[in-house]
Amino acid sequence: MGGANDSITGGNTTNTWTVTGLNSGTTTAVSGGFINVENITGNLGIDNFDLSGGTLAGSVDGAGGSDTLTANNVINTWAVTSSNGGTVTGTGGFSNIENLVGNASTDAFTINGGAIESIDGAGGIDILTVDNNPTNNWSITGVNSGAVTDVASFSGIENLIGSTNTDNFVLLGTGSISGSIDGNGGTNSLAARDNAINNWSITTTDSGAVTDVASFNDIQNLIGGANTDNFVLLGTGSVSGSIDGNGSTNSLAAHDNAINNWSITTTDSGTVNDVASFNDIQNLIGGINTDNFVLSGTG
Ligand SMILES: [Ca+2]
Ligand SMILES: [Ca+2]
Ligand SMILES: [Ca+2]
Ligand SMILES: [Ca+2]
Repeated sequence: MGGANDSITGGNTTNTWTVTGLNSGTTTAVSGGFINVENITGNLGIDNFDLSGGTLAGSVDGAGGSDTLTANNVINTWAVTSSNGGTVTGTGGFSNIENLVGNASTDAFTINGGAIESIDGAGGIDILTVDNNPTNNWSITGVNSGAVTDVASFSGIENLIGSTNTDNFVLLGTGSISGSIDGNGGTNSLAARDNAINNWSITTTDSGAVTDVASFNDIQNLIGGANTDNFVLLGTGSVSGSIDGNGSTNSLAAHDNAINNWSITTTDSGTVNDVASFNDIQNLIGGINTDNFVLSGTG
């Protein structure tokens, strides 16, 4: 072997491939390992491809079965551009790989025209951007983990970035995000957990924090859980869409640094400075400055 574009294809068993040098490494498919092989291809069984200090000039193809590619312990850039296919730092590309696993450094995954079964950021501070759909529905069901349109499951992802279109983020079960949720353009929503008292701090335009989410930004519509939600406007906080208390007994505290003009137009609903609309808010809390409350309609 040694031409410019050599390949190995594994047998129809569970194969482990470890890439330890440039186009070289070891595999259960070939005793003695391989050198000067640019392309490695699995077969119908499970193939586990592990970049362990090495790189491939060509591609990794999992072929059939449920296959896994683990990247090097460096800052990795991943792009999923087809069904279970795409590119990652250290290879010329991958195909038929259902499971992507990062390493202890930052892994930045972008879904752009493709879809994937699972993504694991592993250690470090990792990022998942999903940008190719009219609407992305994100379910955050565990610590830094969940699912989103085109990604059947993700884990170990501290930062979620939506598309320039609509992104709907929903916290379920024990869902939490230790980094940030970024709506990234379009009209986006964030729904907090039903099984917690949620304390929302809105600190800049469409941005802030809530129980179980360290920070969010570019979220126009804030949706409470079934339990108590307390919304507080701080600093330059504002909401360009709506605040929905969504059940139970909820509160909204207006700015301390402004004269607040409240308009209550239907039951527990209306508007106030820096909030385009609110509903299902039972307790309205003025700031330390003047607050003017006006009831109209069925308010
Ligand atoms: Ca395979
Ligand atoms: Ca990582
Ligand atoms: Ca968006
Ligand atoms: Ca609520």
